[in-house]
Amino acid sequence: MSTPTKLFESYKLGPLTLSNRTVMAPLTRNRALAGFVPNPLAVEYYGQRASAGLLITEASQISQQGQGYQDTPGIYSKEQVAGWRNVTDEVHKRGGKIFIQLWHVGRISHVDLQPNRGAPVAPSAIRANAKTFVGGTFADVSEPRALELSELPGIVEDYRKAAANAIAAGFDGVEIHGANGYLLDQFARDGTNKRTDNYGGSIENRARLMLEVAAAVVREIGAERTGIRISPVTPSNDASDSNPQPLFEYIVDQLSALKLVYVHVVEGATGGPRDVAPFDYASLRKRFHGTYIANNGYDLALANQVLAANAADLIAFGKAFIANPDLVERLKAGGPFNEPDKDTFYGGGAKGYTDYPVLGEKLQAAQ
Ligand code: 8OZ
Repeated sequence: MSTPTKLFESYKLGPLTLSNRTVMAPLTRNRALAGFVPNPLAVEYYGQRASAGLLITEASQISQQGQGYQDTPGIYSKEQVAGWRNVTDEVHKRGGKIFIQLWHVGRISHVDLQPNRGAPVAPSAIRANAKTFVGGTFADVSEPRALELSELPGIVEDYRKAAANAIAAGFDGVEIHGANGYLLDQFARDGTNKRTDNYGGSIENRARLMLEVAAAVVREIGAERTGIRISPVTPSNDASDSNPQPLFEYIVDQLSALKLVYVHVVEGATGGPRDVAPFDYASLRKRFHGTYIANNGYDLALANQVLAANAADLIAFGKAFIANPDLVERLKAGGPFNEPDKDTFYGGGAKGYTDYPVLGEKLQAAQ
C-alpha cells in the first residue's frame, strides 16, 4: 500500500524540477579505472538510481593533489569528462537529475597518491589521526605540509576548472565538498587551521577559502547550479572546532549572499550519531535563502516529520541508496529494504554495486 507524503512531491531546485524530495547522498565507492576515469559500471549504478529526486555523485577529485584514496574518480582530465558523460546521459535518459561532488582531500591523503610522491597539502602541517585506503589496504595518512599563500589561487582555479568540466560532462550542477574534514573544512575549523595569514585566525579568515571557491564556481557555472555540503560538528577525519555555531552561521550567511542553490548539511557525526554535539541546525535553515538538504540517519518517519515542520526541503539518504536502487519506490511501499553489504562499499566490481535487486527481483548470483 502506498503512503503519499511530502517526500514524494516534486520540487523546484533552481531551474530543475525534481520528481521528488529524496536525494542520493554522495557515496565513495572506489571503482574508478586507470586515469581515475569512472568505471563503465557507474553508468548502470547511477542509472539504476535515477528515480531519486536528485543524485549526487561520489566525491570526485579536482586534481591529483586533491585525491586521498585509491580508485576514486576525477573531474580534471578529458578522459574523466568523457567517462562522466556516459553517466549523465544515462541518468537523464531515465528521467533523473545529477550533480557531481567536487573534492579536494587536503591532508587526508598519502604520498603514494600525490604528484611525485610529495606531501599532501593542508592549512597547517598537522598530521591527522586518520586512515586512508591505498594500495589495497588501510594506511595512516601522510604528514602534510602547509600550503603557501601563493598556492591558494591555484586551488581555487582547480575548482573553477572542475566545475566547467562538470558542465561539459553534462551534469546538472556541482556540489562543493565542504564537509567531513577535507580541505575546505580543514581551513574552516580551528582544530586543523593554525595559520596566521588572511586564511587563519578569525572566522572570516578561516572561511575565506571555502567562500572563494564557492564564488569562483558560481561565476563559472551560475549560482543556480552550485550547491555545497557542510558538516558543522562531524569528527570525521580528525576534524574539530572550538565554536562551530558562529563559524557555520557566518559561512551559511555568506553562501546565502552568493545565492547558492542549496546547502547540504550533515547533521551530527557523518554516518554516525546525530546528537554527537549540540548544534542549532534550524538557525542555518533560517539563515539560508535557498534549498536546505538535510542528511544523516534519516528514515521515512523522520524525513516526513522534518519536511512537515518545514525544517528542510530535501532529504538525502546514503547507505539506503547503496542497497536499494529503487529506494523511492520502496519508501512509498513501506519496504522491504535490502541491507547494505559493508564489505563491498569500497572497491571491487559489480558485486554490491549494480547487483542489488529492485522490488520483486531476486539478487543475481555474485559476479
Ligand atoms: C568514505 C570513504 C572515503 C571517503 C566523505 C568522501 O566522507 C568521503 C568518504 C567517505 O565525504
